[in-house]
Amino acid sequence: MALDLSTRRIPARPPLAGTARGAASQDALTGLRISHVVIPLQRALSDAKVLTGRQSPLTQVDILAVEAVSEAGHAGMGFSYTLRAGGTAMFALACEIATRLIGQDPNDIGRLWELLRWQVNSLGRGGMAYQTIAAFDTALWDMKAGRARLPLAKLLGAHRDSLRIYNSEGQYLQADIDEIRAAADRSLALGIGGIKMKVGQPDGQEDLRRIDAMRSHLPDGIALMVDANQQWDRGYALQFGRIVDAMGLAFIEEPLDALDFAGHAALADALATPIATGEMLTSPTEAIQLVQAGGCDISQVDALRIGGVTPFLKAMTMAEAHRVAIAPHWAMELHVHLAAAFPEEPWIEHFHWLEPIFDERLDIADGRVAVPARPGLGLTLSAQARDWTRGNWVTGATIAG
Ligand code: SMN
Ligand code: MG
Repeated sequence: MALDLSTRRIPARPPLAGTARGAASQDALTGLRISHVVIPLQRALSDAKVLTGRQSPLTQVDILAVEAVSEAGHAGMGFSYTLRAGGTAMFALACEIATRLIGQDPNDIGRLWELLRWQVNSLGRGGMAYQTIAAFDTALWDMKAGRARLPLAKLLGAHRDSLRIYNSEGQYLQADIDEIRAAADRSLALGIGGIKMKVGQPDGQEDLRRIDAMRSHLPDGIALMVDANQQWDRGYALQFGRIVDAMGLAFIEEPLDALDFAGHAALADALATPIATGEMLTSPTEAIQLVQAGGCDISQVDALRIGGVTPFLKAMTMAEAHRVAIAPHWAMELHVHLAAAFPEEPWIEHFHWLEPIFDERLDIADGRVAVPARPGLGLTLSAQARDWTRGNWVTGATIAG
């Protein structure tokens, strides 16, 4: 039977977040440069995923950098990354979607994040799609904070001007006990206040020997954490956790598969040592599900993996609501700003890997890293970053530098 459309009426739906410019729109994006930068690591690194035969040693980090300029003369620089695979694909994807941002008000970051996510909808709501969006999103936040002449932490509303920092870089599994102790000494000499060791190798007794050797080497008051990079099963993790539970470790990281929220929750209940996980999550939805499941005491969600600052702020709110602490994974140059805006005292993870691609350095002393006083992220791509650039692509106005 045909519908009688004179009696059957349905109202028009309210407009979706539009692109129309009103009086409040004061600026427009005029140009974007996308770059694929490959940072070589000084030595190949092995975590437990390599010792269990699942991955090859890590030799490089692929960076996706986005530089943006606006009609009113503002500039922003953001970045994202991938390890082992996907750098070229992220660059290609970024070039495909960038032009949609030209003419948009860079201040409307929430709306632009949605605009970008609909461009990549067919790729799914997470994964590489969101890691690519993260580079645009961080550039927009850098521009917004730069426009306000505030460090990003201050724009967000910081709870502190410095944060606890620990080092992860020197304690990978290819290094023997003498090497990891020497690396820890170098970190402590820099003013770093904690050391995270890789564990999860097939010989668990060797993991215990290394932890014991490190704990007896470190001064009291220096935190020690361990990271199994998802290589245990539930039973083994519980056994291991029970053995080290009285050592006062600051946390046990990624004991289980990254998506085993229930398993992590059971460990968090059973052990006195805090359970940290979340670095491998690639969407705000997963980040929220993790804390809703009680799957960690400390969320290590990485802003660059879940889509940038915009979703990270939502994940932080959910962590706070579930009384979960945060220790964001990697990218200390960005996370120092974001974690400063979290109420409970976070940990920042120290790596030197990104240092060569920026002109600036973070100030570290007495176990803490200072929130940079420079506006925005406070980062400039270095001449070295330009040298390591494998490809770049511009849409709209040319960008100087
Ligand atoms: C890690 C893995 C990959 C890149 C950097 C760091 C590691 C960590 O799991 O948590 O430090
Ligand atoms: Mg880790």
